[in-house]
Parts: sequence; C-alpha cells; structure tokens
Amino acid sequence: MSSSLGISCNSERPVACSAVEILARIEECLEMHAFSGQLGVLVILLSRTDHFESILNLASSEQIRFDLTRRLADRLRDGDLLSVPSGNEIWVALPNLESEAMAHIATTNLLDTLDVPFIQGKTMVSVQAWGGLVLAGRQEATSIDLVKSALNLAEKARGVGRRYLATSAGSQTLSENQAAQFLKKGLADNFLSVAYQPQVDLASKKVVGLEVLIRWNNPPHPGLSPDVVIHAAERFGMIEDLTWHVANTAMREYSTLLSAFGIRKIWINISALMLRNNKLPAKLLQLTDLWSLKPEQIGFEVTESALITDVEQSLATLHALVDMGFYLAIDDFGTGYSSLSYLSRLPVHELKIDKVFVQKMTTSPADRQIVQAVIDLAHHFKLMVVAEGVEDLDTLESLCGMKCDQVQGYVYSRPLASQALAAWLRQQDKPA
Ligand code: G
Ligand code: G
Ligand code: MN
Repeated sequence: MSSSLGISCNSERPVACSAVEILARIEECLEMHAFSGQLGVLVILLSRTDHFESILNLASSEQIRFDLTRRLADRLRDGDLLSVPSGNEIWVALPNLESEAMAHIATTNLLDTLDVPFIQGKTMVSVQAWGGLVLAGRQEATSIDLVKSALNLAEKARGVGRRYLATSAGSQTLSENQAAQFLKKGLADNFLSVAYQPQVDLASKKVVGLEVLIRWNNPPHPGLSPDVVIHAAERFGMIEDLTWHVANTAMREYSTLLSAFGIRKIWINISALMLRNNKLPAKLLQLTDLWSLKPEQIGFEVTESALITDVEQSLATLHALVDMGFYLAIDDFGTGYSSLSYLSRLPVHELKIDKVFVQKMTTSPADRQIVQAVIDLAHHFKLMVVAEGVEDLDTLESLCGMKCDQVQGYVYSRPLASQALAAWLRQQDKPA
C-alpha cells in the first residue's frame, strides 16, 4: 500500500509518508483520549493523473506528480501528514485542529493549490480534484473507517459536482458559516494586523516603498498563513471587510509613523474579487483622505490572474483608481496565463517579478532569462520593475547588472510589524 511514485526523488526532505504510516498516526490520535485538538481526515481524488504518461514521457509525469505532492505538502502545518497511496488518491491527516472551521479552511486551501495548472516543458496539465473531509469524534471509528468515509464523500462530491463534501463523526454536516464566523471574530477582535516589507531602489539604495502584508495574530493559532486567511475570506464573502481592515491599518500606521522616513509609497494587495466592486475606488479615496494621505502615496498590487475574470469591470475599476492618482503594480508577474495585451490597455506603473524566478535565477539560466525578459519588457513599456524574493547578495548583484529598478526580499528585510520596521529604518539612516 505504500507509495510507489518515487515522489521524494529530488527533494531534500520526504514530502509524503506511506499509507501504513498515516493510518498508524490517525490511530494514534484516536487512541489519545485527550488529544488537544480535533482530528480531520481528508481524501483528495484526482482526475487525469493516470493519463499523464499518455501525454508526457515518464520522467515528466513523475515530475508533475512530485510537484503536485510538493504543492500540497507546502500548505501543511507541522504535525499534518500526507500520503499518496495511489496515483489518483491523496490522504491527508490533520491532527490538532482548533475548530471545525479550521478543517474547512485547510481543505479549501489544499484544493486551491491544485487549481493552478502544472507546467512541464511546453505542456500544461490541469488536474481536477474533489475532496472528502471527515472530522473524527472520540468514539468508535478506526483509522480505516475514517479514510473510507472520507473517500466515499470525495466520490460523492465528484458525482454531484461539488468541490468537497464534509461531515463530522456525528454525521452532522458542517456549515461554511462557521469558517466565516471564525474570520469575523478575528476581524472584530483585531487578530489581524499587518507587516511591511521594504522595497529598495537599486540606484540610490534607499527604501522607496513598503508592501503591506496581512498577519494573523490570534493567540491560540498564531502564524496562520496569510494565504489561508485570504482564501477563506474570499470564499466566505469576507474579503471586503478584510481589505478595509488592512488598508485602514496600513494607512494609519503610514501616516502616523512611517511616512517620517521619507518612504514614497505603501503598496496594498487587492484581491481579484474586490475589482468587481465599482464602489471600491471612491471608498479607497475616502480612506486616503481620512488619513491625510495623497493617492500617489498609495499603490495597489493585483495579480495577472485578477485581470482574466470579469475583464471589463476589473479594467474599469483599475482605470478609476489610476485616474484618481493611485499607483498600480502587477504582482507575481510571469506566473499568469493571460496575454500581455492588457499591458497596453491598462495604466500600470510597475511590474513585480514573481519570486519563483528570482529565487532560482543564479542557478537556473532559464529563470535568469525570464527575469531579464521581464525587466526588458517593463522598460520597453516605461514601467518600473521590482524583483521579489531576493534572498542573497549574489542575486542582488545580478539584478543590479540586469538593470532592475527595485528589489524586495529577505536580503534586506523580512516583513516587519510597524514598530520593528521603524527601528530597522532608523538603523538604516545611521551613517555606516
Ligand atoms: O505574506 P506572505 O507573507 O506569506 O503573503 C502570502 C500571500 O498573501 C501573498 O501572495 C500576498 O500577496 C497575499 N496577501 C498578503 N496580504 C494580503 C492582503 O491584505 N490582501 C490580499 N488580497 N492578499 C494579501
Ligand atoms: O504574492 P506576493 O508577492 O504579494 O507576496 C509576497 C510574499 O513573499 C509574502 O509571503 C512574503 O512574506 C514573501 N517574501 C518576501 N520576500 C521573500 C524572500 O526573500 N524569500 C521568500 N521565500 N519569500 C519572501
Ligand atoms: Mn504582493
């Protein structure tokens, strides 16, 4: 029953365990009467993975299976386990869930990672996935029972065309409302804060911008991944509340504390869903006024994929923002699938090169070429270009040579809370 996919082939640490191991772990959790959190068992059914060899050669299909498992493994928390007992099935054990809502958030998050197609050479492979989620009670069930129920639910989800189906051991169907409540409470109780990451101009070596990144500080579950929070907020209709909270906090802290350092702009991430709201520009302008800031001190980052859905409404919103004087950046540039024609239709000021290319550019000539191509493209359109995820001096030096305008990454600073950032900025201002 153990995995025969060779998925740990080119990784430093194994990403999946065997089916026997995961069943043993589930059993262990069930036996521990006083285990601290709830146990969730998720089965993901995949379409098409057994056809990989007919589209791709063996090495490429192995690589996609590896990438797929890696994507899922990257979203797991410590203590979670993943197993790939067959080509079309994935089992995940989620022990220590703080609440049922967390199980929904984890499931959505894991399924979301599979929505993005896999690229192998010139071939793009999309995988469809369905989930079955079971929350264990503390009675009767064995590990096999739980996996079987989860598998049944996943099959049912596939049959009825739902993304996933869930049930708790008491067979009461869980409501998505609980996840929404969880987020709502987080917003109301101020569990959401923001961190700032400096963007440094390569010519002057000065901090010219700050990217605003959400952070979840709920003491029982600190460090909940921002991706999870954002996906849950999008799915449960709370992305507007969350965005206002982030924008308001960032503008307040920028106007009261951070603008003293001569930083030109803060950059706020805007989810694609927000662009469908034609009241967004006016509301953002009001907020900017409230904190006595000018629109040119605020930029918004949108991903390429945000421009694919509801193109006309999204473009109208972005035009309205830019007409008001706000700045606009395309985030994660290079990973989208849209045509570049939007660059001539959109008043963009800046491209941000996705960190997947930047992180590998000193070791992979292909990634380096992509980075250079984006820099040249940006300059051709008279746009600023920022490299994200710059972690070391070698990469920094290469980017200087490649005429990149700005960099953002751990080489300068991780995202920091406002007070810590102010201390860091003071330090930078000191003469060497
Ligand atoms: O902050 P990293 O630290 O892990 O952020 C993870 C992802 O979450 C990034 O892709 C980032 O763009 C996104 N993100 C962070 N903060 C926000 C936010 O306030 N709104 C939106 N829509 N996305 C955000
Ligand atoms: O997708 P977006 O570009 O908005 O999100 C930026 C994300 O990149 C955040 O999660 C931030 O924490 C992360 N990040 C910023 N700098 C670095 C870096 O140098 N290395 C890595 N691995 N991640 C980084
Ligand atoms: Mn961003």
